[in-house]
Amino acid sequence: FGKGRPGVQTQTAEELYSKLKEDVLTAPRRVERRGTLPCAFGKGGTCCRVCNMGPCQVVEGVEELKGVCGASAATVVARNFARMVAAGTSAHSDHGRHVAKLFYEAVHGEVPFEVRDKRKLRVVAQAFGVDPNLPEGDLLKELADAALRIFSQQEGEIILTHRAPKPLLEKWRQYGVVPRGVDREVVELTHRTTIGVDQNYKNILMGAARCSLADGWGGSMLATELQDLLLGNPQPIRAKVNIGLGVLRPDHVNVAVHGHDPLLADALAQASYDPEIIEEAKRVGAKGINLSGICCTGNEVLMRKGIPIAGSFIQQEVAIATGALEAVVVDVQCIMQNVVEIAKHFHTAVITTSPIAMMEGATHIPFDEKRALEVAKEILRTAIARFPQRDLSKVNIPDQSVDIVAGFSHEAIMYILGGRFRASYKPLNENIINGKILGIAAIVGCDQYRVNEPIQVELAKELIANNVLVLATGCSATNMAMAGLLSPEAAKLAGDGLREVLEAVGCPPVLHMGACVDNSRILIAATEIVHTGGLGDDIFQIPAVGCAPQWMSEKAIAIGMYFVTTGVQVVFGPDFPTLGSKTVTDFLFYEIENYFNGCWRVARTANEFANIMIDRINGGRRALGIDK
Ligand code: NFS
Repeated sequence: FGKGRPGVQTQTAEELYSKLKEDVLTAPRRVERRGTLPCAFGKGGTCCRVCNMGPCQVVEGVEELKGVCGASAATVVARNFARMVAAGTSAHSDHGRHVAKLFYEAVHGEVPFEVRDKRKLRVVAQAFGVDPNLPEGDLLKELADAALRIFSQQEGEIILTHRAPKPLLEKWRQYGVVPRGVDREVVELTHRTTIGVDQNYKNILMGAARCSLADGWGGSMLATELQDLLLGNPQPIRAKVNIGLGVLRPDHVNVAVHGHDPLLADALAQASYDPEIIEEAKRVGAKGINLSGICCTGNEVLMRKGIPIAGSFIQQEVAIATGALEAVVVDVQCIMQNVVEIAKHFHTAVITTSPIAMMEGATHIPFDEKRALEVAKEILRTAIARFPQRDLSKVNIPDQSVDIVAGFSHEAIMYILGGRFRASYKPLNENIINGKILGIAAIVGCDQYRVNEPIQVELAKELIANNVLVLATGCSATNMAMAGLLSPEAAKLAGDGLREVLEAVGCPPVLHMGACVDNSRILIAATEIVHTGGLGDDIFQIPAVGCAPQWMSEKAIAIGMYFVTTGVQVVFGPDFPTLGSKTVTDFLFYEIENYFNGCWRVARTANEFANIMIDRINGGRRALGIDK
């Protein structure tokens, strides 16, 4: 067990890691054994490796230490940052494209499906520029075409950006950052950051802003909306989290779904109830199949089906170290290569399913939506075959799991706060205006092995004690769930005003809104709050703020950038990838506010985060004249 923090339930993780022999290199041990800190040039964004004359390690303000081509630190840092935005956008959007293609196949009868929520169907159709009054068959086909166009469109504006409040859209138009098409923005940003193209750091960063909008108001939003139509719109649902009994079951074949794609996991859930499969599990001595989730695939099936979550990004190794997992089924994104290494010490099968995400040492069972249930059964059979190999002397399922309520889609929040018959954000707006709720904070993003404090959890506690309602997505939501903050009982930790509001509706103080692509739900909720009235006519005026205190993925940078471009202040930590250039950092932290009214900040401790965020919320209240 190394110095890297293995999880919120440190006791649990420490115990599980201790079962692994010293020579098994886990991520925390790798952090420890590397011994050194990450390279300062790489960390601050000043290592340029876009051509073969380098890599050039540049230093701002030192002429001799520009790149061989003369690239300044500002250019190099802006380029590296922009490339993170492009990569993050491509990850969310390629996921979205997968969903859009499935939606197309579904409406053309190639895959069985039915849209259950007709009201949402009409709302989504309208958002995609499709006449909501068309007969359902035509509407679905036009919607499927419009969805695919978001990727291939070369000119014009991604239609989902038109959902934003008018003044915001006008601002985007004024500065030329309305995205044209997802593929075009990602390709263009990758092009302009190659050797010898864009050398104006501001221009590069405005390109990054445009690309990020293709993520938040494009690919990510599309993924969320179409998944809701295909798989159901999340509603509040009780569930369990943690690597513990209740999530993992000693007498079942345990299968963890890990990655980001909910389509396969949904099929696995269906297959796990299949009498034939249950029978096969019984034949090897198990009582049935038990699914649990890791990372955002976990969040997706938690939100819609109440399937428990075993862990966030940093618990993927320890989940296997329980010795009780027959299979980890992975799709795409955030799957550590080390998972296969850890699995070698147990009977656990690592099963890859995507043609673009294979792993050496894993079993590959390609997922095909057209044979979804069949493939799902094949995967479960592979897991069942492992059950007799489970070594009971290695099994160690800790005793705790935590009860939570998840499933807060933006529609669900409207119903809960406004009542089923007048679903609206009006009561929320009123409670912000009257000061019972000071403001709203989104705590999103990853967790990682180089952060030694549970910043997210401490921060959430401090915010809710100050009457700030917290929204959460991704691994951040999982960590706060493990700390007990997603149960209605946690309302007792809230300040008097917030507590009164929460207890009246039986709501937890931290609302789990889904996976990372579902940060788009926050954009839609913010837009609704603006349209509801009383808190200004643009998103930047809402007393709201965002943060990703333990971020690690490029995807988090894309998300941060689209929130900033949407007018929100976001605080990242414990470090930031542009700190090697004061020029670029000053632009992203201060000057960008003159364009979009949002900006970046960096913080290191929960207390620093809380101070910056509460200050921002109070500033917003003052500007609206609702501070007392
Ligand atoms: Ni988001 Fe979700 Fe987790 Fe980070 Fe990875 S799983 S998409 S990137 S680590 S929050």
